[in-house]
Amino acid sequence: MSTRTLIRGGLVVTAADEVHADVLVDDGRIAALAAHGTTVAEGWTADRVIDATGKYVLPGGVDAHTHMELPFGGTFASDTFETGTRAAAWGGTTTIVDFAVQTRGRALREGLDAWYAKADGKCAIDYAFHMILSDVNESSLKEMDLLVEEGVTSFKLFMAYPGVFYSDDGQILRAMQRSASNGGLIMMHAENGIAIDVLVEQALARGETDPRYHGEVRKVLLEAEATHRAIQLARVAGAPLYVVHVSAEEAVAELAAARDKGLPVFGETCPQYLFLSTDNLAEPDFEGAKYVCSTPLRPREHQAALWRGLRTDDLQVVSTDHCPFCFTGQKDLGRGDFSKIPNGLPGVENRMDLLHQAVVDGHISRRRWIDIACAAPARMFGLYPKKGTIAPGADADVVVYDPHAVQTISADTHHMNVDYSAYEGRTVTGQVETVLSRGEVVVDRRTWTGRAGHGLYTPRSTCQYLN
Ligand code: DUC
Ligand code: ZN
Ligand code: ZN
Repeated sequence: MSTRTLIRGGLVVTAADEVHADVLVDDGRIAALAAHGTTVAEGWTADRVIDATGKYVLPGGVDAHTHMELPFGGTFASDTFETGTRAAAWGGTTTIVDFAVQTRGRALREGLDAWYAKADGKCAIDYAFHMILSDVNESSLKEMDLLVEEGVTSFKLFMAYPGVFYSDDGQILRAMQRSASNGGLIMMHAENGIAIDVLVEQALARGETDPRYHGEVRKVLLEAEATHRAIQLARVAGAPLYVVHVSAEEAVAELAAARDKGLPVFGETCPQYLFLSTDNLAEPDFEGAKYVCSTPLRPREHQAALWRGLRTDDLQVVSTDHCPFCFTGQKDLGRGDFSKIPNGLPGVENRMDLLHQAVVDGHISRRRWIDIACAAPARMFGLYPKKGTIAPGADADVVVYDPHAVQTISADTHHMNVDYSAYEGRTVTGQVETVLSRGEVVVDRRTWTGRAGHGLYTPRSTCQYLN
């Protein structure tokens, strides 16, 4: 028997509209919206009523870039699909798109099946996959077509990490040509990894081993150069391009120039680049290791360009690149050699709140918040309007958000399986109160009511900005 839930009295905010409306949820989907006070006249009945008076009613967040259990640098990202998706839900995110990984010399199929198995029956919220291509060859190129058919419609390539994930320009061009014909979207890690590895070696030889040197060798110019090169390769291939974790002003300028030419080029940034900086990487006593990720944190002057890019739509999406490693036992693999610090930051639980703080601070509007965190990632990766909005027929992934609650972010209270918070002690205004995933309440007035296995694998269509 289906459960009907009425979410009453709130301000419904989507990327397109803000309306004072009651929301009726039936059988896991949004059934209807009606002006406050009209639902009785409309004859709406419900098994459960959620009072959202004075609150926002938002589509659940879509985090299009997470790495649960990613093997990296001799260890594994510390959140499993179970802990990571639970933490996501606590933070108002109801869909993640994680990255399945192809092992070098092995088939895409094998990697994808391994990720299906890791996530199966574990997730608290819905999930989908991108595929990391670590070995572009005739056989993996053919497999790309099958994956697109199957609902894995985006492929991450790396211009960084030689010997691990790296693809050369010829491999990148071939993968882009393939995506131009099969409808897939290439996601690019744009950093010149060959040049970076030279600078890493030289820095270590000079005795520069602290975490802050991670930021110094991974130069802005090497992000900008790779971004430019990726755009030109995509133009040659006639393929669309999505650049992940953009951190440098000069890289945003490359994206803006491409978009001004009308090219199908898209960009993502992450909360860590908007709220943190090289000041964090320079924290003493190896604390800077907590902030080692790639692309790296930049001097704080870059933040203004990222916010501007989000306002002008030169950047479309904010994802987390959630890839947590504990400070004790994982990050400290790189004591005495910054290049051995596992790369990645936790953040899947913090994204919606940090971006709401950006609304409070005047960087973005309320509707833009929902666009970059919910609607645009859903459209970019073929999940809209099932995900990313509140409209009749959409999945009832809904967040009741208290815009006035004040909270202090801390590892003591977060739900991610990691022993530190990148935002420790930061006070933000706004907090998730209640979360529904396909109509099921998973967070009820800040009490956990979800369960591992509720979340379903969600195949995706192709990028919806292209047709
Ligand atoms: N960057 C990170 O910080 N972690 C995982 C992979 C990546 O590209
Ligand atoms: Zn990357
Ligand atoms: Zn990543």
